Amino acid sequence: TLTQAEKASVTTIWAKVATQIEAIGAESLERLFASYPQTKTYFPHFDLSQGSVQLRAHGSKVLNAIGEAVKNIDDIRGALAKLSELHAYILRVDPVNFKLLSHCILCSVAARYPSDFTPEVHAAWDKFLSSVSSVLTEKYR
Ligand code: ZNH
Repeated sequence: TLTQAEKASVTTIWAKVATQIEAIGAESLERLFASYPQTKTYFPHFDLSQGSVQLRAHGSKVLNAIGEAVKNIDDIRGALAKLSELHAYILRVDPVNFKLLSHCILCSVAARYPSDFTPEVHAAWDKFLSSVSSVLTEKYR
């Protein structure tokens, strides 16, 4: 669980990220597919070229879900319950991929807000994204 200081760091940087949902979401996915091309196999039905409509739409969905987790930082499990079922029972995304995407989101945020991305903010954001990933992968059997 996150400390009060970590929650404050996540919430503060989120206020900036929230103004750039689509751009940061799309960039995170671009980084994911460029660095870990095996992740593209989950999106055979998407046009994954840089800046595509689908990439931006999906990036927005992913970051909006993260925004819900920020808003409900004391109940991430409750906030993402439906999404957790979707990933476990329907999408069946291998849990290893959540670490990869989290890393790419982290890089996209760091690249956009370098001076805000202090070691403390980095650590808090990393821990927060791990919590989100745990929730999204906990229903697998
Ligand atoms: Zn996921 C979908 C979120 C991870 C794959 N996703 C999705 C959505 C969301 C999300 C919000 C939408 C839903 C609806 O529509 O309802 N994810 C998310 C998050 C995360 C994730 C937050 C983390 C952090 N995913 C992931 C991964 C992968 C995925 C890692 C792989 C690689 N997803 C996916 C898919 C889908 C989704 C495939 C479906 C798409 C379509 O549209 O088709």
